[in-house]
Formats: sequence, structure tokens, C-alpha cells
Amino acid sequence: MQKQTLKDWLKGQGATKGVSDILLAIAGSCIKIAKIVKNAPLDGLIGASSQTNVQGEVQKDLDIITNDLMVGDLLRISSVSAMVSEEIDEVIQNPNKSKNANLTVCFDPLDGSSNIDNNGIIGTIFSVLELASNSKNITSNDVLSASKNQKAAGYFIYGPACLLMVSVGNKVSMFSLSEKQQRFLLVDGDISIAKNSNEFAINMSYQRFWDSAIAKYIEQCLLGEMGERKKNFNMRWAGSMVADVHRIFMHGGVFIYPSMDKKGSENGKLRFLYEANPMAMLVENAGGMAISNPAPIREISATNIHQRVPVVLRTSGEVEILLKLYQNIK
Ligand code: AHM
Ligand code: MG
Repeated sequence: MQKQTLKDWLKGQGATKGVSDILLAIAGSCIKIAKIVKNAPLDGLIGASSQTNVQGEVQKDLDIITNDLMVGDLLRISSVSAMVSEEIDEVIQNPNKSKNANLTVCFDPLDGSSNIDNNGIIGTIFSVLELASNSKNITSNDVLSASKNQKAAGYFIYGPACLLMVSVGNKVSMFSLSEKQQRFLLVDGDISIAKNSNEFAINMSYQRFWDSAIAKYIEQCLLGEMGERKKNFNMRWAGSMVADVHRIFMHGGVFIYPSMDKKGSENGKLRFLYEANPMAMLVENAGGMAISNPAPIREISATNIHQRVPVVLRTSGEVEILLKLYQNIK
């Protein structure tokens, strides 16, 4: 049977034309990015560039190329009023927007870019926000105050298969890129996260910087059958959010990038607008939980477009264990 295309799926979901145009444009960009990533070693594109981004991180060649590609493609979409990219300091205005354009796209064009050199999994994360106004110049505050009005969110994974996980409302759907047709076809229209799981994902090398709630939580996972949880746990850390969070969608579990007692990492590492917020929408729409110290991520009122926030994305079962630990240290 013919599998559903992203375009037909968007129609079935009742997505507005503005949102559909944006998602199809992003999918088009990501088909090109998948090709660029595949050919990167032969094209000499796996190294660092000489530039740094607003967060002081050294940008890879691919960070810059993929950013320019996405910005260029989205500037052609008239429903895009403005954009926020991990790689650009300021809000990007769209001179080609229509009079009524009120959507902002926030994205990390190439997440997990430390994995580029070792041929590890990388991805693209995006969020579409509806602005309260359609004014000519969109400010950081306009974008930040729209963060609770997320109309769509998703991520692409450039792995053995190129996948798209996306939500424009209640459900999360998974698409795979057909090499033959060069378009995304639906694999599963209703992804739900397992309630319980025996897997956790955290960068253990930062253990000495964690707060006592996270430290106790992980200690209990490591104690396995001998601890309070009375079951053994497995651990995974790809160092690429799309890869680590995708495992939760497939098998359940918990992904943690916590705040740390370390200069520059007081709010963890992951950025709110284009990493935590879209992932939170996807995880919650698939029945999981998305929290940040320990309030829901969706309730965060950020004050900077590149603001970092602590992130816990998890299976919904046994949530009281982590919440109780947080309450105890308050
Ligand atoms: P990036 O957007 O610069 O690639 O950074 C975000 C990535 C996430 O994909 C991943 O979860 C995290 O950095 C890993 O960080 P660390 O190397 O500290 O474990
Ligand atoms: Mg990145």
C-alpha cells in the first residue's frame, strides 16, 4: 500500500496553510542536509570552521552550511515572519513575509555537531510559534512571549535512516525519507512513549557537578536490584539530543541534561527555544513528561532567545520518584 506523504498527512491533521508551507520547506531543507551530511567526508566538510556562535562555541563547517540553507529556504515562505537559529545572535527578519504573517520558526540546524567528526548521529530540531502580533519588526520579546503558543515541533535524524518526528497538535508521527522518491513517507502516525523503562541517558562525566536530586536519582539507577528501585538499569549517551531522545520514543526511559554547579553550566547546556521547547511538545504529545527543575518545560518564561534550561525528558511512569527527590531538596 502507498504510504502517506508529509503533505497529505499535514492536510489530514488540519494544519493551516502557513504551518504546512513551513513544515514542507523545512523537510525540503533537511532532504538537502541529509545529502550534505552523507557526502561531508568526501567534500572535506567534517572540520571546525574559524567562526564561533553567540554562545562562544566553535562552529563546524556543517553548522554554518546547514544554517544558511535553512534560513535561505525559510526566507522564501511568506507565512514566516521571523526566525531564531542557534547559529545567529539576533532574531532573523523575513523581508518576504506576507502582511498577515505571524509565525516564527526556531531551529537548531545541526544538533549534536560534536558527533560530525566521528560519523555519529546528528539532527535538526525545530519549533513553529504563533506570534501575538504581525508587526514589521519582530523582537526577541515577541518571540519569547510566543513560546507557549507552539503550533508545530519536530526533529530530523541523520542516522542509518533519515527520520522525521513531528507533531502539529495532539499526536506524534514518524516519517522516513524515501531515497527513491526523495520525500518523507509516514511510518507510524501515533507514537507513544512506553510508561516504564529501565534505561537512563545522562553524561556521567559531570557527576560531581549535579544537584543532590539528580545525583540521588542516578545513584538509585546504578544500584539496580540492590537499590530502592529494585530493578537493573541500562545507560546510553550518544551526546546528540536527537539520538538520545529518539531512544525514549522507541523504548521509553529518561534523558537528563541538568543544571550544574559549574561555571557556564548553571542552567545546563540545552537551549530553550529550539531544543528543550520543541522536544517537550513532542514528548508530552507522546504521553511522556518534560520537566525542568522540576516545573514543566512548557511553563518556562525565558528572557533570552538563546537561553539554556535544565532538561528532563522521560517516560511517565514512576515520575513521583524524581519529583519526590526534588521536593526533598527544596
Ligand atoms: P549542540 O547544539 O552545540 O550540538 O549542543 C547540544 C548537544 C546535544 O545534542 C547533546 O545532548 C549535548 O549537546 C551533549 O553535550 P555533552 O557533550 O556536554 O554531553
Ligand atoms: Mg547545534
